[in-house]
Amino acid sequence: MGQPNKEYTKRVVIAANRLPIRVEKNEGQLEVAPAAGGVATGLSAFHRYKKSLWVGWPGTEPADTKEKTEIEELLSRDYNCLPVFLNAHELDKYYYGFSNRALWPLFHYFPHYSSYNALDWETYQQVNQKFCRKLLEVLHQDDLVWIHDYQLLLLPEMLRQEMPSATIGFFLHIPFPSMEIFRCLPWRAEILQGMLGADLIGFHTYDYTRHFFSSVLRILGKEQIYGKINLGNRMVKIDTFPMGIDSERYSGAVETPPVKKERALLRQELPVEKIILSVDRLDISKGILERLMAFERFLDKHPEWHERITYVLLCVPSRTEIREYRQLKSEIEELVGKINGRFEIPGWLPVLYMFRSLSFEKLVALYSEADLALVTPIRDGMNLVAKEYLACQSRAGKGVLVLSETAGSAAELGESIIVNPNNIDSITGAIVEGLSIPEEEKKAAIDNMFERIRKYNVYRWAEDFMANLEQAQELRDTSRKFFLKGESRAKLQAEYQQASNRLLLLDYDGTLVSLQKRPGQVRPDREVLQILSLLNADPKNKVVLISGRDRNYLSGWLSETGVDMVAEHGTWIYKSAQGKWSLLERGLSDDWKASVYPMLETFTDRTPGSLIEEKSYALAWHYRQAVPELGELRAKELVDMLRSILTGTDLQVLLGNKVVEIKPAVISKGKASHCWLEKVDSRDFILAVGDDWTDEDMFEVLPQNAWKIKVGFSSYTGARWFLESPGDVTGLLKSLAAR
Ligand code: ADQ
Repeated sequence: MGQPNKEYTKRVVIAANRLPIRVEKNEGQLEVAPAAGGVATGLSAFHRYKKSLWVGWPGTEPADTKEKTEIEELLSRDYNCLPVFLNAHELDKYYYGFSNRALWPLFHYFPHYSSYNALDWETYQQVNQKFCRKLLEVLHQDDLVWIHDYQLLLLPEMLRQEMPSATIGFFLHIPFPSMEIFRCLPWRAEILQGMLGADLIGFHTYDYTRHFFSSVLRILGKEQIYGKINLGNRMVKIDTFPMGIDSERYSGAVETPPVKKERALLRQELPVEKIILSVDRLDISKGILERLMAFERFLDKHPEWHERITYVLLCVPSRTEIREYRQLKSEIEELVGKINGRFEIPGWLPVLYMFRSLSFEKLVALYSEADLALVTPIRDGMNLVAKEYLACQSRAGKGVLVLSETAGSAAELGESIIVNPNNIDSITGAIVEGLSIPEEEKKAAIDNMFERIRKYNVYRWAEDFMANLEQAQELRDTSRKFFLKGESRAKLQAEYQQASNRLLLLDYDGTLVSLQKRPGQVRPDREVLQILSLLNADPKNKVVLISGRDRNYLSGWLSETGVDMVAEHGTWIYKSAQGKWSLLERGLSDDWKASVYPMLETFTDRTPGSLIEEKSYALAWHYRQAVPELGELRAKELVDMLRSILTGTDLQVLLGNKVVEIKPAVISKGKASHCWLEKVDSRDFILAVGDDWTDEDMFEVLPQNAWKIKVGFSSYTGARWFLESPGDVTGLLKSLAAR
């Protein structure tokens, strides 16, 4: 048994579709057997060691309440498991239906096999809710919840809604496909939102992580910054954790008496020089037919290997209720029959096909005896078989691994023979190459790969994930302290009430109203206007709207409230008492616009969805509606170009939130704020609210005692407090206006 590396103090609660064991009824007796598949076999080592609680489906439906209680007691007492029972309808729609007919094929790049059915989707949501309710029965505040895989994609957000402070990790065991594939899913936004309920989301490879980011960006419009997605009220960390195996359990078993015995039996059954092996769940994604074709081609082209080699094709039964799987099984059996029919002679079986689950000892005997492993899935999240084979070969020392470039494990196992699983000739070629590699070379390759497998074993993997989850939770807890709620909010309200002189500096877009694709579309709703008017009507208040917008917009929509205003980031100021706009700086020029405007036009032509906004002394290039990646790329190009051209002038180029802005350098919201700050002192109440980089200039010039609030969480701000959304800002202002 491999040695785990760390003691955890917190309880881990695992939620996965299946429990690591399957309950079966045999002549009225309850029996327990290990569940098949990578998630169950891989995670159960961690579960046993950690004594975590595992919540999942036990593989059976109890006949009555008595049997239900019996199963619950057995699982809790002997296995630390809590069953979620699923009836036949749920199993059919949620598991075979949405999980395995829609998600599995789509995520493995077989969109033509995916079928989308509204009832399946509905049941998928209901079963995720069922898991959520089951978790809520047992969860404590301090638990670390670890949700697994594609059957439970909605569970993180469902749990977050019910238990906002829960610490939730999610790991996807299958590939996350490219955005072009993922977006075929009718319920893609719901799925992403479901996953983002977690504090930490893990994938096997960086490619899956990258694909996830691009789907979140394109479908939800949320960007990642340094591997985190900012949801405004919290961050979700996304990272890569290549799953390992309990390597010592495999390598340590090779020379044990039961395995030696199995090896001897195997040798008696297969008296050939070389054994080729493959081990898979029988699944459409595993490339089993292609591999058989490659072996047939090998026998065709290399008669010298006849009678000297056997291919052991081991398939574990899986999802036999699905038509495509049953069909695949008969195709495999037909092809095995054809190959054996063509080449078999007395005393030699070219393909030994086994359709069953094997004991651990038998499996290790096969792994250690096989001269070449063909691990050629068309797509595979990780593929643990490749690692199990190498662990056994670390002792046997004679094997060669042929591995698909589209298996997640290919990212770590570069010393194997990497093939394109759709190219039959490439697999045939790899068999030939593998059989001719000199012993020392084989050994060196295995040793290198095993060293990595040994180091990053399943315990390290789980420990790494858990450590990151705890960090994510700490970050969330720390940031939560700075959200203006409860005590801090009450303190602000009390200070407001006590003050006889108050200054309120309020940004507009993204602060009082939500950001829109086209700036012209943003209109304050009635409530915002009313709140501003009410606040302004209080003689103790001076309310200033401090915006990057032009004068006309602000006058048109907001002058009726009677507030003071700042336009174009401080170029223009409007004091309601005087009733007119005036320039803050004398001598500003707009001559430069004639030469900069055509450059912006070129960028607009090359970036569909972008547009230019002309202000009296500034130009802004907005790209909120452009394809996000293209927009970012062009914006950086534009900023680079403008900065080099405008060096030495008194203009400033700013890259903001989906906008590049060129404005006089002397102008800023900070400078404009001084016009009102002059009239307050340290006893007065000052509140400033903003959401982006231009507001940082304002935060910077405010005195210590000011309430500086940013909308949306960020680590890089001069603000001291956060609010989640414009809705929260208006909520706060409304509460002040009512005092
Ligand atoms: P699977 O698709 O199930 O897992 P894999 O990672 O290869 O694929 O795991 C299969 C497991 O089943 C291995 O532990 C293997 O030993 C065992 N197994 C297979 N055939 C067997 C047999 N006949 N008898 C006994 N045991 C057998 C999913 C993803 C993978 C990902 C894992 C873990 O599809 O890509 O690697 O989860 O994240």
